[in-house]
Amino acid sequence: MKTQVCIIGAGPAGLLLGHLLRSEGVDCVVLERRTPDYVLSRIRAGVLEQITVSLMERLGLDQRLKAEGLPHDGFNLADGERLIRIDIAELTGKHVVVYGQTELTRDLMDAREERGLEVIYGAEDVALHDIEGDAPFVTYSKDGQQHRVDARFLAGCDGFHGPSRQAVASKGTEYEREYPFGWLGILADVPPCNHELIYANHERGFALASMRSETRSRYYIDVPITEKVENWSDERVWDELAIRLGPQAAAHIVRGPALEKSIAPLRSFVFAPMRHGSLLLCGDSAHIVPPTGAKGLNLAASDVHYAAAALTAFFKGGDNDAVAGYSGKALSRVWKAERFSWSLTRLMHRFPEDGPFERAMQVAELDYISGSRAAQTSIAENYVGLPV
Ligand code: RFL
Ligand code: PHB
Repeated sequence: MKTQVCIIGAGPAGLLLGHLLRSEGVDCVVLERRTPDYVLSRIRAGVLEQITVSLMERLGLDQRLKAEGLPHDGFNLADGERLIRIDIAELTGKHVVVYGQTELTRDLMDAREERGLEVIYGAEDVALHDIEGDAPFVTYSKDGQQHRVDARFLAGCDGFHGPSRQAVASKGTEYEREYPFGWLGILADVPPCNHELIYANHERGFALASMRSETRSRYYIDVPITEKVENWSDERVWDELAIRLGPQAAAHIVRGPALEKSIAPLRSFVFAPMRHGSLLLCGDSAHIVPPTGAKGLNLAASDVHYAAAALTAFFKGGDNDAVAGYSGKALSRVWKAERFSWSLTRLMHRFPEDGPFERAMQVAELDYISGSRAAQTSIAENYVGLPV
């Protein structure tokens, strides 16, 4: 098979990029290792920034997002008895939208046929070849048969564990920080305990009250990275949430059976540069943020925005320099989101190595935030998403 761009991975980054390229008349094909059902079963992000919403709008695939997404004008930081509301609408004039990654992915998947986007699911043993030159190709196997895709560019949208970054691992620099805890998440068909998100720093650990809709809640608590999900019955999770979120929120928690329950490790990671020869890395394949800032999916969207613009300029405008500029533009936004996610993680979690001094620093920072419009504005503009 011959195409202009071969995209590896059909998560949100790969599907968004595929649709954006097709909308500009650029040829592409997407290779995905898993089945469509498996991709849709991954429960992940829930908060969309304006950049992500506007890409769906530009594609004309935002009908359901508009109808079912919940615009949020603010969120809350809790510390003991104190609740600090960050009024993002008032401070920035913008808002975020609560809409599940699963739903966004479903909308992109449903539009494949109508938009002529070819996605090959069940592609095994994907390998990248001749990345440094201008005639790269990808090989994969499916149903016992070997296949080859020749392209002018490859887009690595295959997440943190995919083969794209591995193929150029020796050519870039990895920046990494692992955290000593993971987030145990629970999804349940019960109304949320609060109409806005609450991030809580409690002496027993972190908790987050989030949602997918008026009738579906998503909660998280942090647990040691060594913890096993089997040790956490639904009741134990609900009990712990009620303690950590505080009595006011606890009074409104409605318990229900878990539709999904899993532990995700927390990590900060950047691989730079994000382009090597004819390969552009987008989304989790190039960087990971701890979920505290709700940035991962939104960063994937902003990478794709830059990548689509560069590839379109190359194929339609004959602009050879556009692709060379991709990594610098993407990384400038990535590093700022890394900083924000790291600092909010630091502020809202109890690290095992922390002593009284580190705790006093958290209290002082939360005190400062609660009394300073400037500090709240800084948090709000990062949370709602820095300009693209
Ligand atoms: P994905 O979603 O991992 O998709 C990569 C795709 O590549 C496929 N793949 C392969 N395909 C072919 N061959 C191979 N060898 C392959 N290896 C892998 C995979 O099957 C998959 O389909 O990466 P992408 O597209 O870059 O999207 C990134 C986002 O998924 C991620 O950043 C977010 O989910 C992070 N995240 C959040 N982001 C937000 O913006 N807001 C949030 O509120 C938020 N909450 C979260 C999160 C992530 C979480 N977890 C579990 C990591 C909450 C959690 C708990
Ligand atoms: C979620 O709803 O899954 C969610 C919301 C906010 C975050 C992380 C995850 O910061």
